[in-house]
Amino acid sequence: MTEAQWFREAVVYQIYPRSFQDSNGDGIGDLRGIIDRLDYLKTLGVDVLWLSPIYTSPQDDNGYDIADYQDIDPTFGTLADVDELIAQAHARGIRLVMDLVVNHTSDEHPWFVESRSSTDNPKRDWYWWRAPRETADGGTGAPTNWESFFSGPAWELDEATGEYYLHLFSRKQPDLNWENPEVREAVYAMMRWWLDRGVDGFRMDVINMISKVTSLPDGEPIPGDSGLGDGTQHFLNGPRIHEFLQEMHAAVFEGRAEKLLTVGETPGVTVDDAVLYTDPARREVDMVFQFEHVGLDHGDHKWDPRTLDLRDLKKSLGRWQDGLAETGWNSLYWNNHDQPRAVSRFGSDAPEHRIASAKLLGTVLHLHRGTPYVYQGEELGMTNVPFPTADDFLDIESVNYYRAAVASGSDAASVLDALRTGSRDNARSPMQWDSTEHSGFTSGTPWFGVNPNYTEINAEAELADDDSVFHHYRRVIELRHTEPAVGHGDFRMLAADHPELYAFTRAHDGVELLVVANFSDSELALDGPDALDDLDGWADATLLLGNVGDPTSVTGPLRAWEARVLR
Ligand code: ISL
Ligand code: CA
Repeated sequence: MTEAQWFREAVVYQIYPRSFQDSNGDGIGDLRGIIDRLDYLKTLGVDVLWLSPIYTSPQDDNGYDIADYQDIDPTFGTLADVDELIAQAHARGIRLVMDLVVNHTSDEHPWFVESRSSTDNPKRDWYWWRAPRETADGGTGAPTNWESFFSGPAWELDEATGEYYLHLFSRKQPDLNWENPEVREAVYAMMRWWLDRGVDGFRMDVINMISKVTSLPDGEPIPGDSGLGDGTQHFLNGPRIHEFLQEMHAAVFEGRAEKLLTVGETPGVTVDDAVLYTDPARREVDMVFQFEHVGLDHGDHKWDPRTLDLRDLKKSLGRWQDGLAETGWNSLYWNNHDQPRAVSRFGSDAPEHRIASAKLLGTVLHLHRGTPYVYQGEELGMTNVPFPTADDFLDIESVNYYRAAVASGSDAASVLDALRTGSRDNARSPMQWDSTEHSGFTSGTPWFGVNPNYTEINAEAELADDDSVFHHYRRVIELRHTEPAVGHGDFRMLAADHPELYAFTRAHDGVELLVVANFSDSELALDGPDALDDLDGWADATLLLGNVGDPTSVTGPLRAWEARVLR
């Protein structure tokens, strides 16, 4: 294995710092808290930590609105704390990757403060400013009909200068104008500064939105009477995106790329796009986060939940496996700080199935070809949060959507149900460390309520129990380090038409692994209808990993939510 491919045998752990560990009793997680938990992460065995943003920020979108890229928000600590975190992580052989949010800044970033100060300010062109446009009724309105991801129009009128600025996310997140070379240079300089400080790469927030069609055409009208349109075709994977990423690579990563990890967050990306982004020869990024599999349980939009069909999941993930088999590389994830909890969504959080299904999900994901990401608490089988009322949601996306949907006449109870299923807040409740008050997350009042199930689901209990979800994740991570076929093997999906069985092989250097998993509450025969037809060769295979105790036969029926890895 060349050094350039080290991440094929690596597992990344995502930390949402605000909810990970508070060290000073103010109820908000911080850098010293992370430092205090490094040994826990070392025990789990992960290779890389990715931190969600910790920079100076008014926290309108929990830090994804950055006011200073080169300083730390006092909520989280200081630059000295980051230096110590880097050193302490490296001392344990763990790399540290930072979140890079450069599609937009905070409206409180000095660049934007200058930019909005007058139409002829030198930084005016660093953002997307446009004059109002005449409307059909003779008035004026926003320059395009684009809807923001956080509800309402993507344009905000600045009264002082009479022009609108673009914000694809909240109005406190104005979009940077990447057409301007000064913007790009400023971003690259900042990135080099972080690498020189010792960080090991970047997770690049919505990086495939930085190139827009500069004529800014309207998008397809969205059904309803909002008058808004879907502008995504004009800014997702835009005209200059590959040029910008290649330029960034040359300006920032050249000469040190092989030691780093770069992952682009790319909503709406296709397999063909992903090949272009991740082909090593093109020098863009190592891998991307795609969103297809986390949209399969959505109807018309994310707040329109529908039941997931396992066949759709297999078809989708299988297509990504095939599409990036020769060129490029996959990232693998079930959840993150923007998604509901994996076990509640893809497994079962019913008390009798939670542990088995959480382990099954870890097994299935980590045995795919690609680099797996574990989101904090996933390794404990943490579940969605039982939100009592609409007032219990804090996330700007959820809060704005609730307000807009109810205002436009939707039934409040159904909107609340949709939030319970799909809200990002499900992932943002504090880490469950132990069974003491506030789960050991803070000695003060937590900024966001701890899930009441913490007395049962917590790290202290799981560390002490060799059969826990934690120890299963530890084993699955170890398997990637010890079994070359996990990192490097070819992937082949089996039993694609089976509605409950997820089965595939991995083959490498004469070794073959078979992974079988039962996504259901009842027993399932491996040789039943639509299942596996040539099991014979596997009857005396070695069971590398199981999740519900030893089976009587490695090819015997799978119990509810049972998963096996055979060699
Ligand atoms: O969360 C989403 C769906 O619920 C996505 O639309 C999400 O907003 C999108 O994936 C972009 O996410 C990233 O950028 C946002 C930030 O709010 C998210 O937390 C971040 O992961 C804006 O910076
Ligand atoms: Ca704190």
